[in-house]
Amino acid sequence: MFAEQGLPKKQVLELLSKTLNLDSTYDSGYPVSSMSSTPHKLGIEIYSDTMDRNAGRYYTFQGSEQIEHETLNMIGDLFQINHPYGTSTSGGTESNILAMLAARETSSSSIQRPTIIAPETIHSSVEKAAWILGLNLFKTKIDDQYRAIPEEIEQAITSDTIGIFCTAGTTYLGQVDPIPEIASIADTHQLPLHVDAAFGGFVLPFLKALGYPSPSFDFQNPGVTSISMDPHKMGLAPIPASFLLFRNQEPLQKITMNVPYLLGSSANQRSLLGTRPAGPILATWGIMKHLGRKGYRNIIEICMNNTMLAMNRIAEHPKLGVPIQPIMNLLGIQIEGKPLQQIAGAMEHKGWRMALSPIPPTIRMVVMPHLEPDAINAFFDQLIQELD
Ligand code: 0PR
Repeated sequence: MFAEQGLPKKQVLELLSKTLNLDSTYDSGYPVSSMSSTPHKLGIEIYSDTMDRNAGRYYTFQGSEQIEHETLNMIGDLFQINHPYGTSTSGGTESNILAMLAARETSSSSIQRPTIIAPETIHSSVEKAAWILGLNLFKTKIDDQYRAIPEEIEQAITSDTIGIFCTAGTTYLGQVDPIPEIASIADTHQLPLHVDAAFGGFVLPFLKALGYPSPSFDFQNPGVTSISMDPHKMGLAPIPASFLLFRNQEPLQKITMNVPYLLGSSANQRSLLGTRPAGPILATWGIMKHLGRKGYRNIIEICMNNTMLAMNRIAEHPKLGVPIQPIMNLLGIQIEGKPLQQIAGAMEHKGWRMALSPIPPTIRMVVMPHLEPDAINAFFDQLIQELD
């Protein structure tokens, strides 16, 4: 009911806070599968101060446009490209939809049944993209490490193929597909290759200096056409912040819609959304400037140490296991003897919030900065109780 008479501010805030008690907050440590975390303080400050800025109207907000451009270039630098083309978006889903739109728009219009090829482990938003864009999605088999098999992808290519999608940091296990091999196939067949680095984009570039293996995934591979990455995941930016980067200008032009009644750069609409917040983009810029590579590396080092703590807890218990050694701060927990749904249900009653990955069946643990050692230990203590 929308009442005639308004309530005092205090009462409204009390009502709100009562209902929001149902939310699981990051500082409780309960959301163990979330890919977002409490944003960096500076990001919160910048977003709060710039809530009125509209990234869909850059003719009015020209400073915001400049900051978006600088952010795109910083991310390009991280992904080893000097002059990236691209746009900010609302998240990994929108970035994948736009990357697929670019594949469709740069392909020949005479193709009968335009098809995207992707390994089985591709994120559900790629299926959503194919659905929305009226394209066919052909999924290929994966290897025993849950990575795409390049030969399977090559064999799946037909005259209907318009692009290949793969992942650097899969949703289920944080695995990285063999991008150099797939990029070389894409190059040979003159097909666009999109790398979904929504999660891995802010992790992989920092792993090598920390002494972890860091599989190649970026524009150093000539066959990589586009990469998406989400600052609102490991970039610690407020939601919604994602970027889609292209190596060349053409695909970006192909997804740009001209809206002549709007002036200046407002007339070039590149994202799916019209009016959208510039605040998270400005916050991303601020956090990247403030932390520098060193700051992110330190955060990832802590997350990786905490991932190893989780691995130790798993190794200690005979009914727990992992399908692969974690590549990044994301792991799948296998459980012997009890259905995962039953365990997740019981833990949910105690406050924990988690996701169950299907390939292979695991509880997904994303060791975001809010998953500190106390929360990890409390989670495993509870999990072990549920096993008996
Ligand atoms: N790509 C990868 C590899 C992802 O893990 C995610 C997020 C996305 C793209 C989509 O990102 P946005 O949520 O920013 O659009 N994966 C999360 C997950 O699967 C969140 C999620 C879940 C997003 C379901 C969309 C969805 O339909 O848990």
